[in-house]
Amino acid sequence: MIQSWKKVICHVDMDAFFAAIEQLKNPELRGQPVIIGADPKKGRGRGVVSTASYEARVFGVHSAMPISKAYKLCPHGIYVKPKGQLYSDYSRQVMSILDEFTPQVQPVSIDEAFMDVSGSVHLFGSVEKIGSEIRRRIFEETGLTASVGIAPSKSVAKIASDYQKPDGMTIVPPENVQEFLDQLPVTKLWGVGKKTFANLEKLGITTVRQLREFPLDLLTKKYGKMGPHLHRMARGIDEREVHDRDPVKSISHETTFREDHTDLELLSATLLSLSENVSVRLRKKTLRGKTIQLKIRYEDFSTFTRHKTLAHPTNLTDEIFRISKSLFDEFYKGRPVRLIGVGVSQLIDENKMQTSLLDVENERKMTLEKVMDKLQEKFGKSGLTHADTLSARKKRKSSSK
Ligand code: TTP
Ligand code: MG
Repeated sequence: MIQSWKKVICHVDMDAFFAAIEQLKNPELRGQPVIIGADPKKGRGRGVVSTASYEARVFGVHSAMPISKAYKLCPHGIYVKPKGQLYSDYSRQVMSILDEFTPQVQPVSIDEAFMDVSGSVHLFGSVEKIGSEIRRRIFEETGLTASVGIAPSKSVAKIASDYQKPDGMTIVPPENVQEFLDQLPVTKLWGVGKKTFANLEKLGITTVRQLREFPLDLLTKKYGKMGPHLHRMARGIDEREVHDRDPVKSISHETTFREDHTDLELLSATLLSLSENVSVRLRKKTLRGKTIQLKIRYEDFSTFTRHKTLAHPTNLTDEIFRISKSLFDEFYKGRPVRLIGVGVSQLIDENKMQTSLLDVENERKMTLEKVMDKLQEKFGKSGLTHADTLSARKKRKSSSK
């Protein structure tokens, strides 16, 4: 039976993004196995693959693989160092094309975004037409191909965009969601990584259909909170909304180093200085935020974010630093860092906060920091600052740009 679409969610993911841009810019690379990443140094190079063209993937080369292994698999490949700025420019261009289809566009990485097109489908006539039009506009205006998935929920749309990659489109109408999911391996579901898969396999579950038929109470017994999540994912149930972009939804600051760094003292000092910058800006706007985010980019341009949400919103330097540092300590394993950033989101205006929610000790600190901000404005930065920030500044002077 045909069901009506309650929501129309579109997921757009560019094909072999960095490699495709290189092939676009340099016609000699077209049709060739192109590998973006660290210098392979004839197989002795360190670092990893950012991405590989589909021609190189035939040899087994893929993202995050050590570059030395890629060289073994594909010695005749064309190895190209990543050009971050160029890729960001293309990313912006793609996102602004998407913005013309709906105000609800949520970029989730440099080359992918969710769109809620429920309100704009009627302007194009059908779900198929809006999907084709998105792909056509991207190709005509950038010369790059994108794969598109359209479904009633985010998780199914994401699986669908990957289904006929590259240069493909998959539409999963509501009445086909279950049939579409059932035939897939469970590893396609959101949240099923290697570890969960190994556990599911022990129970004889390798396809989504088998997972769907497994009783919920047994799943919950085995996996705790993950049980109900798996149960929902196997049925395509995902109520998450597409968040549209709002530039004041977060305040962040980042530093790109002139050389890549692994020096823990320097990285930690930089985090402190970034935390100070962010907290001063929050205080100026009388804002506080609940979620602290750490961003790290490695030498191959792969970028990771980690975040933590606090019980109370803050704009205190030491609190923002403490959280971002703990996220860093948990995440960082010693790879050379190219960029590091700190951000605060889930912002609220402190004038609108209920006084009953305020913590007396924190309020005292916040008042003190505001006084410090005023004094700094009057007497300059070097007069008054966190002692640690000063040493951070000295260290960074020589290494950041
Ligand atoms: P992906 O969309 O995962 O990969 P892709 O666009 O190269 O290929 P496809 O979508 O067709 O499978 O990532 C987008 C870009 O992000 C990719 O071109 C390079 C970069 N990237 C890294 O630098 N390191 C990584 O580990 C990954 C997964 C991606
Ligand atoms: Mg991609």
